[in-house]
Amino acid sequence: MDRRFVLKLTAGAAAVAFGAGLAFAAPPPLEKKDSYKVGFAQTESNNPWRIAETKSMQDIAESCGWQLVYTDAAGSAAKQVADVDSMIAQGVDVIFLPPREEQPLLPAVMRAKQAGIPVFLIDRSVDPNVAKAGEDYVTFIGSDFVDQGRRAAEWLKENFQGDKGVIIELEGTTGSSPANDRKKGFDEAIAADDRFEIVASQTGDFARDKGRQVMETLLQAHPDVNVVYAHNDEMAIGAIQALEAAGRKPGEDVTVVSIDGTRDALQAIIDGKMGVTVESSPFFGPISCETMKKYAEGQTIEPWVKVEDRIFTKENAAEHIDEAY
Ligand code: GYE
Repeated sequence: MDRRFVLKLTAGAAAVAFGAGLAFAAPPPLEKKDSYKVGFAQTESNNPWRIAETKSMQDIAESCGWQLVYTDAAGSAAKQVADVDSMIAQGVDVIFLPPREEQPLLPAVMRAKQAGIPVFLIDRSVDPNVAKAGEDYVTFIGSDFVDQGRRAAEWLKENFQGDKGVIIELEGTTGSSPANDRKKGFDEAIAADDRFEIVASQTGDFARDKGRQVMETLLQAHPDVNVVYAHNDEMAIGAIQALEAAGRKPGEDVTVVSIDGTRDALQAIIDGKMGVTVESSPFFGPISCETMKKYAEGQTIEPWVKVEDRIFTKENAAEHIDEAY
């Protein structure tokens, strides 16, 4: 059957569904064509992970036929909502969105759907109890954050040398899906082992400087800390700086475990200051292009296109540092 006819039919069926007061179950379809106006609403650009992600999207743009409409919310969920609204007003064909936080971006996702624009969530997700993949947006392309937290905990359990692990946890951006899920995965795995206790858990907003400041304060309250779990490498590096400034020896008297796999983290592992970083790949360009093309061809897209992550330790950090960002 002619593709355009199918699209018209789908739109017609939707109109009937709306008329009858039924919910519009599927996300808007995407026409197959050579060139697309593609919105990419980045959350912020204050760390190497974000910069690598943006570059990956820009690098794929030409070969995937994207005319990229790029915005940077500069760390504000409200700005990110406004950025998505402006993409809707400009009539982009598709929106790729890493929602900074799980709740505030929900209305913007719904408005894009109402405007007939398919949304692909990349790297972070929205509240799964409110918006559904395969209905309100096409899919979530990204890592299993609960598993990343669990793997960081498992590494710690296997490699920690002392009798009693006193843990400070530095959380990511409050209300973001990686912060929520990395906490859940780690905390649950740690609760099952009575050698360990999490004595403090506070947000460092996924930022190096904030991680350093929070660590400075928490160190004064908990001088007996000997483990730091940071939800990302930037905060782990900040924590290492705070520990060193206080005369501690990360890697010797404090075990640092983290997530991402940035160049600085791999260097810290090589230097013996960090124990492990569980990978969280920022290279979303190729997989975003591939998933969008499949969707335009009418193929079924899974609600979660899972990104598989590796683990970096002193065994393999040197081998991978050249490909790091
Ligand atoms: O770990 C962090 C970034 O959303 C998976 O956000 C991403 C996280 C990543 O700021 O470095």
